[in-house]
Amino acid sequence: MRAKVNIDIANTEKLVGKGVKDSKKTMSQLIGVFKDEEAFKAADQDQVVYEVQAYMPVEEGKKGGLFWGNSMVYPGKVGTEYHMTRGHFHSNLDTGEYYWCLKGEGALIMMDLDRNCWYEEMKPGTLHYIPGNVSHRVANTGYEPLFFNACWPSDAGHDYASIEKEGFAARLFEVDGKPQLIKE
Ligand code: PAN
Ligand code: ZN
Repeated sequence: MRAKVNIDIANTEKLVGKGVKDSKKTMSQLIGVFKDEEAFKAADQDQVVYEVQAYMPVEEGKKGGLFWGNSMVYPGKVGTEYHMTRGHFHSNLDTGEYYWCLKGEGALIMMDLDRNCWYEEMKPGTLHYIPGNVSHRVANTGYEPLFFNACWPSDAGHDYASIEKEGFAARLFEVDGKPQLIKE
């Protein structure tokens, strides 16, 4: 059963159909994201790994606005690597972002331009500032869906290509029942 966090957004009716983007990522859309290719092939390709609802009240790319996102990462692993988002730099590199965790347990994995990687633990109530020039992705390290919200500038944009090409310099695996960040 899908857990739910209800968010009431004022004026949603003004946004619906205009500034709301719902997206779901199934395993089949995450080719190349996880390390263990055999485990990836053996996984149910139709399972949803994460979902995002983004509220975009101004045009994407316009300066001065803020976007807001509600993300949910389902629990699970591919081999011993936790389910996670693809991750990205912002296209406008020097733009930051806030993440905050509502429900579940996870890890915000970050990487700077020198490819230094680190992570912050996410649990209900934790707030995370992602500086500009830092790529970011979230892993669900628990056994229930992980919910977090995000807020980023409307001119940030998303650069997925760099991560698709170069990946993160470290990955989060379960080792002896605990998350461990291991360098590539
Ligand atoms: C978030 C992410 C969201 C999904 O809203 O876009 O968690 O992750 P990917 O975009 O990496 O698939 C955000 O960081 N926005 O900028
Ligand atoms: Zn972002």
